[in-house]
Amino acid sequence: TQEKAALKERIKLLLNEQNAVLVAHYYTDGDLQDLAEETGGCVADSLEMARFGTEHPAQTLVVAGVRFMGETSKILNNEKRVLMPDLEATCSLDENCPIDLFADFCDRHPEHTVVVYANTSAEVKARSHWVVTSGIALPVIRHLAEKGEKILWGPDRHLGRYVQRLTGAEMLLWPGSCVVHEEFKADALRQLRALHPQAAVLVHPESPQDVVDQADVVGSTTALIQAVCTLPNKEFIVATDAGIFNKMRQLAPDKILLGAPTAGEGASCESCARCPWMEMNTLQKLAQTLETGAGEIHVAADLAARARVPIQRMLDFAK
Ligand code: CIZ
Ligand code: SF4
Repeated sequence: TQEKAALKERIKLLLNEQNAVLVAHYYTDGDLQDLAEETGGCVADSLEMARFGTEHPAQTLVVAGVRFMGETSKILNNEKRVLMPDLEATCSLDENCPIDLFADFCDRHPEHTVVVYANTSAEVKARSHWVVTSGIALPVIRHLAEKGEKILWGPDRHLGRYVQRLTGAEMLLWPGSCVVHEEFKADALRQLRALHPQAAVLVHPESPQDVVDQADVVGSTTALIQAVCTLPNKEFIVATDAGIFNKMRQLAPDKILLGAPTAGEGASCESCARCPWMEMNTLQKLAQTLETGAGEIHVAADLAARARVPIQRMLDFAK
């Protein structure tokens, strides 16, 4: 619409005026993702978002995603201003892994190497030895297991169990889960597959095990996007946040994408799997943030310094 186009133009001017760059997650609204690309920013998973922020010269990073992504950007770029369209955009994994309880858990198992998913607070990161994203969890845990280390993993139990099964690592799991991926239903997925026998099934490892077990490809958002581009299949059943369809359609417009069922009898629903916190990022709020400077992320310098260590370990490992 005209209104939307005007809003986008206003945001472009503001980004330019303020020497700011927009970094958007694959799960955000398609308009935000497109705008990030049109303005020289990036659309990415959380690992690539972090890396992009450190490499881009802009003085202000505008992070369209959820709170932990803004915090990670700030931790890695303490001298830069980091803004978010909505500071209330959190994550069920982060929410359900409060630092006091998590620190207790770690204290009770001092002989374990603490590995946490990026979807955690700065405090939880600071208490850990490694931070990983879904794209790099497997090689990091394999590396640690080969050295004979025992692992305390948090907070996503599904991803933890998946990695444990593949590596045979000795792992203690924090009982967290993602509200979006937890909803995918194995029985309904089996029915949908029966209706679309040629479809490849793509699953994010935050999903329950009986859903992961039906996958042709299990991987991070980036890996699932690559699969749509490279596999010969015409049809795909996708078990992750539906925001990802924007990028998949852009790169592979001739493919047919079906959302994996979140409930009910074999129905595919394209907009059922949507993260309520990712959806809080809107063009309107983005414009406001740039105009008022509200939505700035602050992380105390000493906390940032401690949280940076395990994140940097991941970035160095990923090189
Ligand atoms: O579910 C999330 O929040 C994901 C997949 C984050 C990421 O690593 O990009
Ligand atoms: Fe957290 Fe799940 Fe939303 Fe990702 S999709 S931000 S893991 S609640």
